[in-house]
Amino acid sequence: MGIIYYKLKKVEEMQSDIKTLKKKAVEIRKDILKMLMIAGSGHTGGSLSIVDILIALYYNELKHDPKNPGMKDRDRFLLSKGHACPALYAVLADRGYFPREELWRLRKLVSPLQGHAQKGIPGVEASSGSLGQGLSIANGIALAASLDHSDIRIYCLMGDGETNEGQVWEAAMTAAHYKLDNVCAVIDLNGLQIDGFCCEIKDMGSYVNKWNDFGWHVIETDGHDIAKLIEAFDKARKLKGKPTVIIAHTIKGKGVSFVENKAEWHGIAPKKEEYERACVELDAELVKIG
Ligand SMILES: Cc1ncc(C[n+]2csc(CCOP(=O)(O)OP(=O)(O)O)c2C)c(N)n1
Repeated sequence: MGIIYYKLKKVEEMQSDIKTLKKKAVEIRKDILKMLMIAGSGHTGGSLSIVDILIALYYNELKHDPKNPGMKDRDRFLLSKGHACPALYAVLADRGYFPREELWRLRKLVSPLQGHAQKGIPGVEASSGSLGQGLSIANGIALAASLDHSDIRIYCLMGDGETNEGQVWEAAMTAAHYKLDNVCAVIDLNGLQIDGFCCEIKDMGSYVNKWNDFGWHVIETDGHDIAKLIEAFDKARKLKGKPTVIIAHTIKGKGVSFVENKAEWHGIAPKKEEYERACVELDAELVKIG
């Protein structure tokens, strides 16, 4: 199988593809809920909020080859908010990095798919779960790529709560200092973290101003609009001289009414009855997309 790399179409030319991708996002949400329901534990809200971002990356933006996960010139994706790995695993399985059946063994003792992202699983570039480390790893890969005269790009997805970590801002300064324009950070700005609203736990003020002040190009977009996300990644790829951050406005628990915007759904899994109720809503969404 060839390299999965078909970004260069304009969004207007992609309308039918966008519809397919929207449906894909709903199916991925159903897979995430099923994985978590079977596991009986895990992070529901923060997994559901990043699905559309992952779809824009793995189905359009990234240069990658699921049949050759170690391909030398692949773009790199780092899920810094490693607790949201169910979303990453569901997407990797759908792209063919490993069999989909593996998803149903999430968090089982015998499974490689544990509760946080782990290097060694095909498609996972670095272990994460201890928040705040992904951007530093991205910087290291980016600096090495420059030395190698490689044009790969490095993407790092962080949570808004995660950016309370001091290491994030050390890495932000480093990326700006070295003008790492091959680095693209994405903030999943869902407004919630482990046990409440980010602005009540540690208010970060304006994310746009903070990243601007730290010397980054800043793009703000709707983190659930796949077409806009594709445009944002396209724009980020063309911006030079500084690293770029995409501030993606999202809803924690997106797609399931009784999970959306509820801090208590940070680290719990749906029970069977809740899973079934969620599927009814998601199936209705599939009908709506058409
Ligand atoms: C260094 C570190 N401190 C604390 C935690 C515990 N923790 C896990 S998830 C989380 C909240 C993260 O919030 P956010 O990044 O906004 O994730 P989301 O709400 O999108 O799931 C915290 C504090 C951790 N995993 N690592």
